[in-house]
Amino acid sequence: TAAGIPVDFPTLDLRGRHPGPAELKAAMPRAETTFDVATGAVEAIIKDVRVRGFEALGELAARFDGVAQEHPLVPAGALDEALESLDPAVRAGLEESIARARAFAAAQKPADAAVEIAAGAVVRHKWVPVARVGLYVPGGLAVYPSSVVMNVVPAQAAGVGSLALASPPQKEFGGLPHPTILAAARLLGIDEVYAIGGAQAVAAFAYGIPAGEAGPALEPVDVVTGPGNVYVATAKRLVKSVVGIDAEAGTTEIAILADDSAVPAYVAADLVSQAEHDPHAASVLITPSVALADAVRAELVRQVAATKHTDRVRQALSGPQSGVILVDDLEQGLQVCDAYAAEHLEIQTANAAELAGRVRNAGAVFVGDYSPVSLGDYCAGSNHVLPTSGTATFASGLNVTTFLRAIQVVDYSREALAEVSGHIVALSRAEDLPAHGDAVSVRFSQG
Ligand code: HSO
Ligand code: ZN
Repeated sequence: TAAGIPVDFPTLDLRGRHPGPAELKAAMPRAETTFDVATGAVEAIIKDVRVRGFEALGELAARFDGVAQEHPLVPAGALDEALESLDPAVRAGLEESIARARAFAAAQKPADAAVEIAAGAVVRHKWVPVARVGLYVPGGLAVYPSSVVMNVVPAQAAGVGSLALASPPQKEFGGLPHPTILAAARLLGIDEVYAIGGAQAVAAFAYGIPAGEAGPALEPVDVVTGPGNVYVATAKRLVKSVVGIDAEAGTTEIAILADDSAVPAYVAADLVSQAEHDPHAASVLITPSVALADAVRAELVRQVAATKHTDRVRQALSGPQSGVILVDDLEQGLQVCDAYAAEHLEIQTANAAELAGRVRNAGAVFVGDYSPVSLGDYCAGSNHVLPTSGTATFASGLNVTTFLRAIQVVDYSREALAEVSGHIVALSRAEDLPAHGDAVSVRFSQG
């Protein structure tokens, strides 16, 4: 049967070519970015939720989710029940995932800084968590309790005092979100969970809903995080002048830099693992070894036939966003890695740690044969919410600082101000803002 499943894993041959950084970036296999079609519909939903609150949410739940709903707050008893009926093996996995993510997040908290610029002139850099965060968790096909862990843990480690979660109401679960999501929330100590879907959840978080006949208020949040479809992404973009948002998560991608020392079965398995997410997912192998590329291709044919989501995986591997990039050597391989700026970059080479240390652009780097992306997806301690589509050139994965702001505190004595007063007056005159200088002079010209 294995031979019956062709996998068209295209090749980009860069050997003997020496493209500059811009040309290299343009040559990278990437899906065309889908242009936005949802804005009009999402604008209407946001406006409706702002104006009519819970009444609008009830109508949207009926229209999109097919459930009758008066107030979206999930009763505490339902969270307890979901945790009690959670498969013990899944519970144990989530607990380990939470413990490891917490250990890593705790270490990410940046230290405050206080600098005495001159005698009596102190400037501080003080990190302060946002007060309240709203997390959206998609429903439908992709029920990812692991993503609940990844979004909640860094917010809690940052010291965010108030956390709310929203996920679509599911008809088959009596109008509540998927029980695994409820159980994960309960495990993480979140008791404020709403059955609200997509764009309307983002709107409710951003603007809040006052208390009314239907029930208690939904207080507005400061930051909205969490993945979602094009409607959720559009809603986040539309509310981002009001609240902070995490980066827009695109389709997942894995790049693997490998040489002759790599095990073809491992490389292929990792390419298949992320292709399993979505027919548009990207799986890219970067190697100077034609022998390895051929061996991985043969493994792909075998593994794609045997895997559960064969069609999805074959589509992802055959798309223009996936394939092999042949390079002259590992040096050019590293240049390609930086040009591609993968969400996940695995290094399966003889000197993996050394090469990993030289990577400049990647959401996360996975070093050696025993650090597959699946480990990072669930149980490494690292976060799996990472920058996609080349945005790793400027963006970071979700971490504690996503939920912190730095306040700069200025504390000068009279003498310290006097020392720079002449400079302030001169600069304020140069900018034709003399009142700025006067605000300093006035402190020294009296009695
Ligand atoms: N690889 C996905 C995250 C995920 N994998 C969730 C399994 N569940 C994006 O990093
Ligand atoms: Zn994954």
